[in-house]
Amino acid sequence: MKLVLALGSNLGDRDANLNNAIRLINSKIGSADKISGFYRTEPVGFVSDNYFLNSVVLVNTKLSVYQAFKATQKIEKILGRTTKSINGVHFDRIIDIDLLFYGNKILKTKNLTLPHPRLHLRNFVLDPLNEILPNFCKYLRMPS
Ligand code: PH2
Ligand code: MG
Ligand code: MG
Repeated sequence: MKLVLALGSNLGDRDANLNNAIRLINSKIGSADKISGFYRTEPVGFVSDNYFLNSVVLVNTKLSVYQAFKATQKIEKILGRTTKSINGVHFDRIIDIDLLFYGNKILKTKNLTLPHPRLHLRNFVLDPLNEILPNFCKYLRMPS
């Protein structure tokens, strides 16, 4: 199944954090077939002095959606993430891995909503998504 993940880091060696996440995604979830560039972005929705690097990755996975979700949470932990966003309140983080799409699946549970409910509001997601999947992204945003 095609799984699209959004990666973000705004603490420590951000470039290394994203590369380590991609390495673990390759070994635990499936082959990362497309990887966007790393985009330097300002924090959105919370105040912090620490800029982000953001990326979007297309993964070919044999895992179920829930296995894939658990694997992303585990990778965050391996890389040293301590804080989680609570009710839309965000904190600086070594790594954040969010599921944007799992094929065409539509899902709403306590911990996971697909497609990601805020992806259309976030240029730090839309820009890298547009880089690797331009046709797919086209209708999510206004033409410039
Ligand atoms: N993630 C958030 C909230 N704000 N801002 C940027 N620039 N990049 C992110 O990855 C990000 C954010 C919630 O996870
Ligand atoms: Mg997030
Ligand atoms: Mg997250």
